Amino acid sequence: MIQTIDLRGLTPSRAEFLDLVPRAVTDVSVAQGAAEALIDDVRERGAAALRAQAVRFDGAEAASIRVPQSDIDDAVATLDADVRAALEEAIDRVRSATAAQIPPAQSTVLGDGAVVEQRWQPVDRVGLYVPGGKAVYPSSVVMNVVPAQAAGVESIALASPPQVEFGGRVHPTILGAAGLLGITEVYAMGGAGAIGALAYGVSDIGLEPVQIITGPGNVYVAAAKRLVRGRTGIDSEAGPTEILIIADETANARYVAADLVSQAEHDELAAAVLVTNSPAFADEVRLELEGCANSTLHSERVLVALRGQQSAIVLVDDLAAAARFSDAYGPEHLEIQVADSDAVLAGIHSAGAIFIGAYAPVSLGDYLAGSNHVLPTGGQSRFSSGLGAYTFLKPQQVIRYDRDALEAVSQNIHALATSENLPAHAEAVAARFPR
Ligand code: HSO
Ligand code: ZN
Repeated sequence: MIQTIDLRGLTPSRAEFLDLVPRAVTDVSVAQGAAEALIDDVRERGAAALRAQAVRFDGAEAASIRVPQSDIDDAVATLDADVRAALEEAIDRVRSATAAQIPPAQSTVLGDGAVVEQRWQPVDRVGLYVPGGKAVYPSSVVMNVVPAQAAGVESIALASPPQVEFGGRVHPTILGAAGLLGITEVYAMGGAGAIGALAYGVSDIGLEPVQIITGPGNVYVAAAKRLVRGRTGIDSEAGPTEILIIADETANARYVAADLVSQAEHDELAAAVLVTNSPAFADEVRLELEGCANSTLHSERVLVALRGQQSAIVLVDDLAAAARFSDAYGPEHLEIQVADSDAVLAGIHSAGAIFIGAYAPVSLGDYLAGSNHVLPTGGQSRFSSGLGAYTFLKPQQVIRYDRDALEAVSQNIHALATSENLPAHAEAVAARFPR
């Protein structure tokens, strides 16, 4: 059902750790050529290209690429009551937790009359992509929109593919979630073409280019984001989801198995990894997995994910080794279910989000914890974070020096400018202090 990797008695280096649990390989570069052609098509033909691409890839005649406000309002009005209540609770919690991510402006005094300020400016306009294929996630609308709004982004455009079963309209629950968040600019467009449209704009439908594009998507969307990067900011590239659980013999095997299965449910390529110092606990989890993986609705997908090379039960000597393994891996989601979780947490440097204890499963974070569920996959947690208000904020320095403060450093400027053979730099200062 799931492979076992026994690292007991071994002290692998970081690189060796990585070889021991190979990840599922998704190669974005194979989609690059196709994505580029689709973006070019949108740049040349605008809305006509988007319509043609909708027919070709979504099998849908887009009812209207710019979604009329009445459709958004209708979607809100017809949202299932329980789903609406849950979305509202999620929005509240994510809003509260996200507000804490906005750094205060700082002012540093470097001498009399010499001040450098640091302030945080939101980008003006962002584009959020919400996929519409086998996975329709209204929760992701919340996770993308709330941080942008919290950062103070003034203009937000949302793109999601037209759906055949809804007459070429965006999925109603996606529209409903957008409506609850006060989003008014929604486009029925998907795939690489939609990313191109957001990055370059489409004048014939009044779509203005955006400065940052966030949101997951298939390999063509990922390739397109890579192509427009530089012109447009992007979030980290979304790959298949991952859960790594560090557990000891005090953990509940049923909970651990259920959590592994919950993320395996997303994708055949999803990674589910348990790292434990207890072989007896590993056996218990294996047994529980048999039960829950076979009985769940998406059993087929789950079993493929659990049997894949990307999933494993890893046996280690102790919890310190478990933390080292996790850190080498840099999981998107890390659960710590051990007697002394703070001791393990202290050894963790890289993880997208960390869930502590028996009552903080990843499913909580996916929907209702208040944390964000757009998190770095594929080891990107080693150098990046999940989506947050900071994703949409630019730190900016403001420099204030008065005459005396400038004069106090004028000799130093002269020396450095001379050493760089840039005398006009020195003169720009000297001009202010005529002899
Ligand atoms: N676990 C996914 C997010 C998600 N789960 C959306 C359910 N819906 C990636 O973090
Ligand atoms: Zn999930």
